[in-house]
Amino acid sequence: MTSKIAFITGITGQDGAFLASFLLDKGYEVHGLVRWDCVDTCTRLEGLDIQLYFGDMIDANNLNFLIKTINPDEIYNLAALSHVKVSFETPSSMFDINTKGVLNILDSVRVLGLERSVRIYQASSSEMFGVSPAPQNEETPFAPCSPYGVAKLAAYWLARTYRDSYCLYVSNGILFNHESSLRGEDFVTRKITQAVAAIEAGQQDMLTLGNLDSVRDWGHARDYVVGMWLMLQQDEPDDYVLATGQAHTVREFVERAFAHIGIEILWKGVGVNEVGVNVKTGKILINIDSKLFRPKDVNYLLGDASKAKEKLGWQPEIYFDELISDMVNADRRSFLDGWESWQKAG
Ligand code: NAP
Ligand code: F7E
Repeated sequence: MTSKIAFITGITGQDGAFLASFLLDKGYEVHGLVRWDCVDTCTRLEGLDIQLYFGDMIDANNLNFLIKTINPDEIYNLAALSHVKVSFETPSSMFDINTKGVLNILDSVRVLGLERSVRIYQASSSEMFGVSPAPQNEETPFAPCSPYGVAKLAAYWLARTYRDSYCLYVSNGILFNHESSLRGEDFVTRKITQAVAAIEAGQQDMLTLGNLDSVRDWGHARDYVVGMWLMLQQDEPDDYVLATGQAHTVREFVERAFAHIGIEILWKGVGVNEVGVNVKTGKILINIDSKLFRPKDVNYLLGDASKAKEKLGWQPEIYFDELISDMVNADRRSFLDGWESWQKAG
């Protein structure tokens, strides 16, 4: 057990919630930054022995005050506007949060003279690789093609610049997509697993998607927060890719998720006219809406996490099929719970 203090920004998000539990189990004193209106996402932290503070990544004074007050051993900077498509719609505020917010943290640590005592994890992203050919690792040239990717890349370079210029201990985790039952409902995996559960429960007719042929390397968030922690336990700061090394299309994710509830999907048509049909009943379950496509998508992400395996001893335990079962089952359970409490109330 440790007596270390951790400060997590983005603690109400998917990774923040997993990381907080993981660090508490290790004996950490955990502090977290939350926005004042975090009503829904804050409920997932109920029952955890953590201290929460109101703040915002764009409020440098507030971050400076919190870092000074908490005096953490480790800062996990997970806060971000993390939805790539939304970053095309609100690029300016996204840049304030995802890039300037990171600078606010790095510079607070520097100005407070904590370079020697604080270790920082920066949540970088495989989206920074953009159109660079797969498989991608720490040596792959970055070629982002979304405002989100560009903002994360600027933050990545700020972290490296502060490391090289001021000897700050800051490590970039270049994480490929990782999911769970806590994944936001607007990300494609959770949108699919929720729809599968809702369709099974008779509460939804159809699932509407965008680019089905996009390829992602999907892992489980539970595994990835372990990698974040391992990065900060090394003698020297460095940058690491975390990924499963397996690539699947969105289309395959849909097929496996429906197969989990015994439905086989047959695809018919092309482009925006394509539909996914229930083989047994002939009913259309999936259709395409052009509004869900991005101005430019990253088409093929596949990570090579050899460095993390060799230097951190990290490798994932959960792969594609188990990830999908875990997510579909969790969404089925919440429909069942909802149905049972509705029956009790009635
Ligand atoms: P997430 O579920 O979207 O969580 C984002 C968190 O950031 C939430 O707690 C959110 O708070 C907080 N936040 C947003 N804007 C903020 C602001 N202005 N001030 C303070 N907090 C703010 O994201 P995630 O999936 O856990 O990802 C964690 C980090 O890893 C993010 O930086 C993401 O970009 C990065 N990343 C994620 C993946 C992935 O596949 N999950 C892959 C690579 C990198 P509210 O609850 O108030 O909205
Ligand atoms: O999209 C396609 C979409 O939004 C995955 C974030 O955590 O990982 C995540 O970003 C793919 C894309 O994740 C829908 O076009 C099709 O090709 O689930 P997503 P993402 O964009 O890969 C990276 C590593 C991060 O860092 C980000 O923070 O699925 N797709 N139809 C769709 N995507 C969504 N969201 N919704 C659809 O209906």
